[in-house]
Amino acid sequence: MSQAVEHPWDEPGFVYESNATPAEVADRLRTGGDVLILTHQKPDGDALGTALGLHRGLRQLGVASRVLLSGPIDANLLSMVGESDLVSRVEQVPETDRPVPGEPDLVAVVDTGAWTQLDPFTDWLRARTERVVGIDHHARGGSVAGMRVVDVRCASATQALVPVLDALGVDLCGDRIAEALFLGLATDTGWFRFSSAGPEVYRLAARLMECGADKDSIYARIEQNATPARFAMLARALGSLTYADHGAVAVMRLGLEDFAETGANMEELAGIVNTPLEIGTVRASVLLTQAEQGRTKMSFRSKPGIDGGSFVDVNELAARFGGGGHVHAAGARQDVGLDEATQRLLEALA
Ligand SMILES: [Mn+2]
Repeated sequence: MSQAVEHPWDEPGFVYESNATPAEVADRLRTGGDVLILTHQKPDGDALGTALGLHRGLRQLGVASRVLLSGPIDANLLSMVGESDLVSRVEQVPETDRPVPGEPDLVAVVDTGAWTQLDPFTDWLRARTERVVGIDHHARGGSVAGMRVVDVRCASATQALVPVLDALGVDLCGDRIAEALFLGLATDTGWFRFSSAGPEVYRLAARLMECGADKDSIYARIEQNATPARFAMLARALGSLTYADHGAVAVMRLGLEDFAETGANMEELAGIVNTPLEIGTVRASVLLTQAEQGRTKMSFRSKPGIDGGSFVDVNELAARFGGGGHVHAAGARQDVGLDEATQRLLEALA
């Protein structure tokens, strides 16, 4: 498949890369005054870990900061937020052009640089880009942060944050900073399994563990703390599994009755779409979810090509349904029911 599809956050002529050193970002943060820390909506372990790691590091230095999260977040992740952490949440997009209480002196945007991932703060941020610093490890992003460190060699944003914290002189062994950084490093590398987990990742993991990050405890809290409702949905999803494109694409479906009978919510389904990728012949997986009448969510995942071979570009597939994302992970929505959405998917795959 071609990779010519434009990402919705592409800005013509803009190059998303570092325009400052970690030391320069550190200097800005040190003298930042009141720092507001934002990350992408629906924060994952790396987003939360980076926000908490920066927040706790600044607190150690006596620099005021607070974290503001947007959209749903996994309850297990939220349990990583400590009582002394200043973390608040915006769950629904507010009907206001003032999504941020107060007026911070400096804004730090971590684990993303994409305008489209920063709702409901996008318009508010557009008026303040010169007062925004970015710390990220993604290859694509926009002009959100006037000053930014973007290190795509890093497996997690928490890894990209470490040189900034080191430049600040933060003691990673204090204030549960290592735990927050480990959370992002572990979850963004699939607990050190993904190809992004090279020697530097293991070196950093060792440093963080020596600083008190309790791997077993974090693993149990994040990965072994699912609800029975999630497993009921996993069973139903696997029970619905069919194959398209001669077995290369796995398709699973979850409908209104599945939600009603299990009591599960959307947040409890995270990662279920990945499960069929464990099948040798499957190259891409699609999960169709109808949680409300007349609206179906499509989640796409694909495997990297083996030995540099070809792979399914699910970003392109999602774009055919008005969605997007990355080549190996993307999503879309259709304002139709589950059966109609399935029909459209099978036609697109044919
Ligand atoms: Mn990340």
